[in-house]
Amino acid sequence: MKGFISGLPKVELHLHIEGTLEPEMLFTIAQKNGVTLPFESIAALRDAYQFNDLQSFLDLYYWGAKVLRTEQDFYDLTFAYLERCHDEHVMHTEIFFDPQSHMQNGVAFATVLNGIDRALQEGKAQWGISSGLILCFLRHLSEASAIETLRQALPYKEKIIAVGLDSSEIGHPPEKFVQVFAMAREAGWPTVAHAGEEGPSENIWRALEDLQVSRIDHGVRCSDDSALVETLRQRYVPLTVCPLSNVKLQVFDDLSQHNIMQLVEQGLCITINSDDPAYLGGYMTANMLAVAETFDVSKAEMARFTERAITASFLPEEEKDVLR
Ligand code: ES4
Ligand code: ZN
Repeated sequence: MKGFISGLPKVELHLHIEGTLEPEMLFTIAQKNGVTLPFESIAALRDAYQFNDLQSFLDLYYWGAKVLRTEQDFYDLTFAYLERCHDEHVMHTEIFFDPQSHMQNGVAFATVLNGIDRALQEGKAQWGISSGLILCFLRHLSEASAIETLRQALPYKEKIIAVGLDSSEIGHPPEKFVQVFAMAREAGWPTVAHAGEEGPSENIWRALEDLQVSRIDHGVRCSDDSALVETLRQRYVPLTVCPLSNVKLQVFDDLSQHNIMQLVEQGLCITINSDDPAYLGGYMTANMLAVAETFDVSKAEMARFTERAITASFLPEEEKDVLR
């Protein structure tokens, strides 16, 4: 199975680029930029990667993102992730970025976008990896801040494939962002939202109905509501599930308790993704292998995760056919 999963072509639809910042690069960039760190060593930083919920992770993740300052930093971060994609046979990846975090740190929107985009072009040229960028609003900030971010993104319309919503789910439900999501759809962007990760299944309904999203990120709490599961099945709404992330953030006690294969059996469009691989347990291969081994999934069934991810991607139909 290990050899099969390693070689299996993969598609990733839920990956935060800031969540690919490995401790080694974090330290190197911090030193270069003169950012002082509250950790003495790479080992001490790694030791801090023990989380009991989403917020305890986000606190460290936003702190880590503070070392990123220059266009080259964003290029290097993204290029290192794409090298990993190449090693792991990821053919296509749709990447979240959080411009508001960086703008709060005094980094311009253009610096972030141009650095990431240049690496994506290089990944396409060197390895043929296709990609798309998804601008995420931070849900712990105001809708006014999201609207201002959307305004700044408009000149880069062609470099962004969709708009999403991430950060602290509890206390910041989807309906807080109805207006900005309407504006994003008006501008021609499809939308996605993190919902039902550690927040209630009602957030999945609100993302579908109030934000009119095309995909749900995580969505695992849908199992609490059988009518919702039936709706997700009928509409074949993709869920971008992140198994190792869910265990690290204690959404499930351990992988054997995860509902991913139950949701597959119920006929939902379930994909496997890595979320924040530098912090939360591993990249695509590690996530797929953990699922295969924990649930004794056949090779044919594992290949269907890639097939569903192709279908669920924002690629044009003719490019999906090339991947199939
Ligand atoms: C995130 Cl795992 C997760 N959930 C919500 N927001 C996020 N941002 C980065 N990782
Ligand atoms: Zn996520």
